[in-house]
Amino acid sequence: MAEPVVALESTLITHGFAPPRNLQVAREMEQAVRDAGAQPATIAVLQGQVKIGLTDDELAYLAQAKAARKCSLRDLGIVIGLGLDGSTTVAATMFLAAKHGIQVFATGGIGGVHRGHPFDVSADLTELSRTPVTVVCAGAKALLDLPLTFEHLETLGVPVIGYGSDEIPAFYSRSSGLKASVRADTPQDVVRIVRARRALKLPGGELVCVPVPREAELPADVAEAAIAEAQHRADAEGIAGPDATPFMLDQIARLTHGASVRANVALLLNNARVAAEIARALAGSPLT
Ligand code: PSU
Ligand code: MN
Repeated sequence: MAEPVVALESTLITHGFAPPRNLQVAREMEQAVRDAGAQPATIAVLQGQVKIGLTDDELAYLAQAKAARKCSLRDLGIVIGLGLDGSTTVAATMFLAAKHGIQVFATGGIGGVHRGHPFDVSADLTELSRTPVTVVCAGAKALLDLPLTFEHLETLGVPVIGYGSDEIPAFYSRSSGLKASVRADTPQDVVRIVRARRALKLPGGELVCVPVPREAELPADVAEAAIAEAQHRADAEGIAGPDATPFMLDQIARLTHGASVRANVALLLNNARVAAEIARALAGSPLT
């Protein structure tokens, strides 16, 4: 029986949170996976070497590595070829996880289509359309254009599974007003869909969207006001492309006096746990 493993991304360590919180969150996510009975594998590139599962020393190194490049698919060959440090986005993490036989991956929010920049589409979406990994998240990053992002996923044939929810969550808040492709209430429900897709040899993965825990949720209007102001500042300063997310997350944290960071941490730990439960069910060793 395959041991249940959950892949974890590393861009949130280098670009999602500032030190020392980043290392703390990375360690807590790994622990949440272990507590739920699976093995965590944080993925990154260190000095040109692909790492599937970082040691605690490597996690600490990456958390301080100011020069680490945020690696989407296009960047992997660059950091490996040139012997650099790189953290992996959802797209790059999925690609490397699948190559190493890991089927389940937990993150916070996937990339997508940026507001007012409909041609800035994350490679996360194309990777979801071709790599068979189940990605557990809290929806797409709320700073994106959510309707356009999910339209795009529909075109690409990626099912969006609402976990305990009929709706797709909106990252910081539990509701987006957008309907999920289907609702699943247990890991076994998710596994049935995943197995059917693998049996058909459908390309691509599944998105399992878990709403942020209620006690850590940001009211939708508070989140929206902060996002709009952060987008305004990014546009005013001409910040776009891969720099847009790190800049905006930092602005949103300031504008919400840290509440966005608390929500982000809570949803990450919750997603790590749900992913571990799905990995166990997929490996044939469910908790119940
Ligand atoms: N969501 C967050 N913080 C992040 C990211 C997502 O709350 O740092 C990262 C993920 O690694 C995601 C990436 O894959 O941003 C998307 O970046 P881009 O839009 O440049 O593809
Ligand atoms: Mn982007």
